[in-house]
Amino acid sequence: MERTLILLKPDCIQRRLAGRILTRFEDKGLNIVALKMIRVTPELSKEHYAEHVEKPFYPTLESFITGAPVIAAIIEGLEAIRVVREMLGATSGLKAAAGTIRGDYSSSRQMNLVHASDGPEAAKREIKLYFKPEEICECDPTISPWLRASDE
Ligand code: FUP
Repeated sequence: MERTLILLKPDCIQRRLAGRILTRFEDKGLNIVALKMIRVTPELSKEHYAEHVEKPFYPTLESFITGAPVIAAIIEGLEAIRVVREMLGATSGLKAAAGTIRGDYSSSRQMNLVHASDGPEAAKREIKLYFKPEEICECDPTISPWLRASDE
C-alpha cells in the first residue's frame, strides 16, 4: 500500500467542488486516512513549493495557495501515488484529458484544483509537512475484500 498527499486548493473549496472530488477518490476504492482544513501560510507555501520558489510564476502561485483555505488529505491505496496523479490529469486544466479531474473541472494552469505528490520521496516529505503522525487514522475498511483480491 502507498500513501500520497493531496491538497484541495483554494479554487476547489471556493467553487464548492471538494465533495465531488473527494467522492471520486472514494469511488475509485482509495482510503482517506487523514483530512483537515487549513490555511496555507507563506512559509508553508515556500516549503511545499521549494522547487518553484525562484520561478517567475511563484509570487502568483503563493498568493493563490494562501488566498483561502485548503483541505489537506492523505490518500492510501495500491500504487496510490501514480493512480491519484493519473486521476488529476496534466498540470494545466487546458491540457488535461477529459475524464480526469482537471480535464473535467479546470480551465487553468494555476487554478488546477488539486495537488498530489509526484513520487514516493515527495509523498513522504509532503505528508510530514502537513500532518503529525497522530493525525493519521489507520484503518482497514470492511469493504476492502470487495475492492481487490487478497494477493494484489
Ligand atoms: P504538478 O506536479 O502537476 O502539481 O505541477 P508542477 O509541480 O509543475 O507545478 C506546481 C504548481 O505550480 C501547479 F499546481 C501549477 C503551478 N504553475 C503555475 O502556476 N504556473 C506555471 O507556469 C507552472 C506551474
